[in-house]
Amino acid sequence: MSTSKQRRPGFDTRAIHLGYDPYAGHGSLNPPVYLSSTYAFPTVEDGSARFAGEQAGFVYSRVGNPTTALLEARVADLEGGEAALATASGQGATTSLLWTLLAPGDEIIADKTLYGCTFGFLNHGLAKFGVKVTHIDLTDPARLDAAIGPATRVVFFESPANPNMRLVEIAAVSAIARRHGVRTVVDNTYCTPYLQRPLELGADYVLHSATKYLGGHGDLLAGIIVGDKETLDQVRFHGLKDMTGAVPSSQDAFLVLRGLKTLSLRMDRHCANAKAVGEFLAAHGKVALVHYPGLASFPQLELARRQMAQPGGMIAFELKDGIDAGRRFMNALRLFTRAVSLGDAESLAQHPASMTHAFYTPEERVEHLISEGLVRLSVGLEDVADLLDDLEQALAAA
Ligand code: 4LM
Repeated sequence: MSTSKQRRPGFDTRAIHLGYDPYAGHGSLNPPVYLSSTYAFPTVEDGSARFAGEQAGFVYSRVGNPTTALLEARVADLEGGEAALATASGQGATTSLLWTLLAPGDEIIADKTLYGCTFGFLNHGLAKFGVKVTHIDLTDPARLDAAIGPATRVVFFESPANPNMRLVEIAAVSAIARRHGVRTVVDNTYCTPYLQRPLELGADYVLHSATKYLGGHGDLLAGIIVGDKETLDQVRFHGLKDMTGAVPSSQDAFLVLRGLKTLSLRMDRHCANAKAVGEFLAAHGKVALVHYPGLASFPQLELARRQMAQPGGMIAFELKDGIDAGRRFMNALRLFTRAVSLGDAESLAQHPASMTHAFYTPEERVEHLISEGLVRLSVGLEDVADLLDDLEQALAAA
């Protein structure tokens, strides 16, 4: 990738070109998909040297694949990190990283609200193996200072949090953690590096479910972790290779690379559509409250403006008549698809308490600020007038 002027190419140029020369090899415009589990060693000595990390070159696709390596290089660059490691899913990213960073006797401090399976992994996975899991409300960063103890190793959060859209101030939390020698992990799935770059704000690691906006088309599962090379090598050669085996296929890595080419265009449209949907819902008589970082009523609007380039494509809201009305609303939708996941071209609607966050007990949902009445929308790329028409008729039926 070269541009005529001596300045760093822009976000989109890097998302489309970084790390691949179409004039090399056969002149293929797109990078090849390397469908190989294993790699030939010219000699036994070369193979041994590659295993020992003394010679560059691929060994086995559980450790690295050229297509996946290109995806890692691009996302590392877009997030402003030194290195990246692609995984088979967002869950694979979370588990591979945390199994590597934590040992029995260590403590992880996590925000109150997390994606249901992340909550499950922490409290029913890590906790089972002797890691202490502490949840605190990180929307007030000052709480962290008092909560960090001698065993604390990692602070983990999402911002915005899935599903209730609470924001955590990345710079403030990361600075406190750093002062105590504790590492900060941010799940940046909801934002993508186009809207928010946690490493630039002081976080140590960023991870994504690439299944969502990075892939963008609901046709793959993948994840990715970004951070310093030394730690990510440990995650690659231990957390991923030996512990989780959560390795992405090269075909899925290719599809994420394809998704990245249109990431900014899609995010701009997701944000514009979501803003219109948020404003429509906030003005509707049957709606009790709307959680969207682009609304004047959003309690953390100032932080949203400071931390996120745009408010994103996710919305959570509650109807005045509660979840029974919410169910009638969701069942009446014609254009929004009733489905979990997010970040696809198609607009999606789901009920967190009985779907993505059903892993929490009802008592835990109260404790973790996940209301039973919440309806979650992933606002897609359709014509916004059609989305508003659909919401209007579904609210009428609610
Ligand atoms: C969902 N989410 O919310 P994989 N981090 C965040 C997520 O939202 C998810 C993952 C990690 C949903 C899936 C059904 C913030 C997933 C896990 O699904 O393992 O790629 O990502 O609807």
